[in-house]
Amino acid sequence: KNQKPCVLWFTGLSGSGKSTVANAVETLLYENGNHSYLLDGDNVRHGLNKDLTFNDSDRVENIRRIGEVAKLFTDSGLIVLSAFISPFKADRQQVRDLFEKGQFIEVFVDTPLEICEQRDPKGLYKKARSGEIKNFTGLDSPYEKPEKADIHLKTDGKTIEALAQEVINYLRHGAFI
Ligand code: GGZ
Repeated sequence: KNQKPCVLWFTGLSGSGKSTVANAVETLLYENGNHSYLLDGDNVRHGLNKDLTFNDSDRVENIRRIGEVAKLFTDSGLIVLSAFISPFKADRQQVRDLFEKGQFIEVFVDTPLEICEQRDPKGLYKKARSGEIKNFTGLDSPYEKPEKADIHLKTDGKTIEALAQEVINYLRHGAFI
């Protein structure tokens, strides 16, 4: 199956839906016969990067390593999906610079902080508000929004399926799949 390797770099707050949408995109890619790999907290923060915390310099190193892994996987021909907060613009730019023009696709999962906090699927916002967790993104640690994401997903009121389809449409128009 012909495909043009690329990286779909999902960025957004905790609870914004990055992993959920990335998983849905991966399913659609699989059904289309494409070969992909999803990097997320489950397979990276608990393995390769388990020595890293959530302070600023460790987040920088987290993203740097994930960028390098994404580069290796695209070199092997895969469509890579990466789902990390990646809060700093400069780090996302540094990863973009590893790739050929157009090959790094920044996907902004734009869910307002208030909604992420309402959802609070793991109770982390609650813990951060009570001071049990420090340096929580969006509260006492910054999130630098992308200004010109390649794909801007305004998630409010949309289904996971529709959001995943927006990503698939982008890949089709760019002849990646
Ligand atoms: C933000 C944190 C924190 C702090 C633990 N700040 O919703 P989740 O649980 O599943 O996703 C969050 C995940 C963020 O890890 P990343 O590797 O994506 O972050 S970064 O790109 O900034 O390096 C959240 C959980 O880890 N988590 N502590 N302090 N999110």
